[in-house]
Amino acid sequence: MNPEDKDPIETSEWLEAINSVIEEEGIDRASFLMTKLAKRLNEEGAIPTYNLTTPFRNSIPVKDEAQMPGDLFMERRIRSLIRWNALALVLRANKNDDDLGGHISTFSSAATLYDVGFNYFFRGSEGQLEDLIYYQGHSSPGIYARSFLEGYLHEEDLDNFRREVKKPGLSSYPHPWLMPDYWQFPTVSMGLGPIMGIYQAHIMRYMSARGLVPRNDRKVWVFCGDGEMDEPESKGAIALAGRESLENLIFVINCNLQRLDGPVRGNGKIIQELEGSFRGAGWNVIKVVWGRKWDPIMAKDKEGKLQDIMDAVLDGEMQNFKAKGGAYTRENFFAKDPDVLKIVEDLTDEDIYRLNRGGHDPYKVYAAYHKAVNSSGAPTVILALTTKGYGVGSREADNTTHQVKKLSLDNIKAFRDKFNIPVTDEDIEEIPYVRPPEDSPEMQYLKKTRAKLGGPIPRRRKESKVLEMPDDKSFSKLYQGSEGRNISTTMATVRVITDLLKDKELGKRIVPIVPDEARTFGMEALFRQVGIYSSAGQNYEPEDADKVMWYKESKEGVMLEEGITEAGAFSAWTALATAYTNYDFPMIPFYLFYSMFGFQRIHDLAWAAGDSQAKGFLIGATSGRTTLNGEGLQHQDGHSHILSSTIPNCLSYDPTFSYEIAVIIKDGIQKMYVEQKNYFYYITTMNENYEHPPMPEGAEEGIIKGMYKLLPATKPVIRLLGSGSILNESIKAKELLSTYSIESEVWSVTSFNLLRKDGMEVERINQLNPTKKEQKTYVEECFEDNPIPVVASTDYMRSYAEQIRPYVNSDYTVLGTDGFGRSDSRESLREFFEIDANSIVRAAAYTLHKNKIMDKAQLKKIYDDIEVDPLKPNPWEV
Ligand SMILES: Cc1ncc(C[n+]2csc(CCOP(=O)(O)OP(=O)(O)O)c2C)c(N)n1
Ligand SMILES: [Mg+2]
Repeated sequence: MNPEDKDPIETSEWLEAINSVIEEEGIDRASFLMTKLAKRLNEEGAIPTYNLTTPFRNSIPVKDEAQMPGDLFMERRIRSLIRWNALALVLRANKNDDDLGGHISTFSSAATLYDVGFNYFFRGSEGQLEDLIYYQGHSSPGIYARSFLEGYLHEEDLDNFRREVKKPGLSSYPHPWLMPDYWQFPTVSMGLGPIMGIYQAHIMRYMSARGLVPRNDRKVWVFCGDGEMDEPESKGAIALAGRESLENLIFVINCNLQRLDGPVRGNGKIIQELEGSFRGAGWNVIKVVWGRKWDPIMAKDKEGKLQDIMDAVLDGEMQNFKAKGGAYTRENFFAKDPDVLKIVEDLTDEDIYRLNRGGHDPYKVYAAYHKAVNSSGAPTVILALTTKGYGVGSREADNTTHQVKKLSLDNIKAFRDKFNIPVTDEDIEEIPYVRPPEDSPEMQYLKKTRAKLGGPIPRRRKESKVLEMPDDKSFSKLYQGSEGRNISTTMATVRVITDLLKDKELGKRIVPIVPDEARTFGMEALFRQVGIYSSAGQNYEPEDADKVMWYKESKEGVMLEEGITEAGAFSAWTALATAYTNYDFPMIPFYLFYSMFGFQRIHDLAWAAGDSQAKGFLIGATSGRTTLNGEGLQHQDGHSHILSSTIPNCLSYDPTFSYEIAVIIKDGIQKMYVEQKNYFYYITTMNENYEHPPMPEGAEEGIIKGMYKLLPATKPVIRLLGSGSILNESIKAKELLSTYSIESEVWSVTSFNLLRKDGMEVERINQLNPTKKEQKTYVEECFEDNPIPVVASTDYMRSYAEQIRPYVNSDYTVLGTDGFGRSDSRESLREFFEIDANSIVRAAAYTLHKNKIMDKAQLKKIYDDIEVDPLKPNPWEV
């Protein structure tokens, strides 16, 4: 008896009453009555009145299950071969001493979840846009094994699992960078698949709402682990999916109850916990707990006693039931209630062990997928109970099974026997791949199922449509400078974006994205001009309806105002930045964000965008440790260029003038969308207002390469390099120095990162070709006519400008903003970090003296004039 039930007779009367409503008037009426009752209870203060979770059982009653139409036995044979080949490829990769690793237990728990998808649901790319599938990273061996059986990968490929250096092999995990015609999405960093998948589904709706791609029943499938759901990114955006009614999104969570070290929720129930979270976020939740062998047993549980045990059983115990077998389960599960024990009295221990979990039963999985793809109005999550290491003998459900990559011969034989793999005892030590002949019924069946769904997957479109360059007017306006007005580079950038949005051909592809900072960046005019995308449109009158720049939400809105979620906004950017491959429709997204909350906040997503070969623009606005002045330590960025430089295909720039921005964006569009290079751009912009000069003649090439001479001198003795707003300090320093008759050149360095890349490249070519004519780095080319000392100053840590030291063949001094930022005026901050004009003069005088170009007397005079304090505290220590 349930100890909480004080009056079982009364309870059964209530249950009878609701049963008769269900039978006579249907489930909707019964639900209505329950809602009314819950409301009544709520008036009395009961919280919660209606559980977010349902009992621990399958969500779809047996009578409502859609029937799987195919040949169960044939599919099982094929699936067994996939399982075997997945196992073989990992074991073979680990037969030598290279210790390449790989995972067996993840896919073995997920095989049926994938197989049913491949056989009945996942759409291929022939003649249609394929489904977008985020595979669980560690299940890659199983996906390769299927491609092998389908004939798209060969034994040699499988034997090159995790070997990608010398010959094309199979990447450890899904990496589009390494297998660009195969994997669509990088997923192996836990949590990125779920958040990227949600925003992918959101962007799919955005694209169709704007009429760029047709709205149809294309799906986004996200496969992830139950342990992975602990990542903040995994659950962090589920409310968006619910709010936006993303019915095109299906999550399949492989609940094998284990993560790497042990149980996910030993003391709880992860499926129930996730059910509550997702239902609360507005998702359809389909639990696939028990396989069909349980159905007759459940049917005998008239009094709900078995259900009570199931509801109470802990995941830690559930793991034991699979690890320790049928007798153990009888004693420790069914025997919790003598009546329940009776229900299974006719079953042998082996029968009990074989009571299958829902995620291993193709019928149950089919019914769940069928319901998911046919439901509307909300995203669906399928919570499938599985066993980690399913079928791997004594390693099944053991706490260390995640890292199994070698198996004992006994376990390999157990696996072979369980899945009826035609490999003899003589051959088994070789762990041979098994692929039936092309004309075998298995191969024919496999080919037919995929042909019906539109061909093989995974597949990634490598080629992209070539775009035409936009009207040059969008850029050339900025070549004239600001004509006496003080403006910021952020304003200049917004101007380019606004102009590009109006371009006849390209305009529709331009997408401004912000995480709630449009007003900070002066972009509010875009609210009304192009509208903010909302799938609901605007069902209220905005507060500022009478203003010119009112807050306009619209179903066809162009701008993405994603709210305060850098991870979300970045994921939306990534989806658009890969639309060229995933939608066969190149988009040009501009994501504008506080530069401090860019890479530092979401670097792993940016790394994944690199892997995905994203194309688009990232604008790190309000950048610079001393340029964003009033916000203080957490806001003032002096290192985003260091962070961006770690991503191999990210090209970054720190421009000063509007014409530089115009040239960089124009070149970016040319390189990414016309020349089809797989780059993306990071450009920092500032909120400091100053006058912008017209573009010096012939500056374009240098702007793109990373530096050009801005202010020449007749007989320079020193070169001043500057970037971002600190270039203006170099210009001031030049004037100051000239008062001492010291002539200097000023160079605008748009990208120390690109100068370093060029340097590395040239250095390497020379080293590889010692007998050929030595090539010069771009920095050497620029400075070779006159090797005078150089002083570089930026609003970034010294290591940013340090990068070109090997290519500067003269004395090189670097100033920068090492240390924590703080709030004060720009002037004080620049003095504090020693990057103001006076500090540049100090560095210049010192290096000139050291190089015997300036005598001690002049050095002393300059130091006195600019009041150098030898005891000034070190900025990175205070
Ligand atoms: C961000 C991140 N942290 C840690 C890891 C290392 N890691 C790989 S798999 C794994 C456990 C995964 O457990 P689960 O999500 O339950 O997947 P399962 O293998 O059980 O299906 C961990 C911690 C990772 N890949 N990414
Ligand atoms: Mg798990």
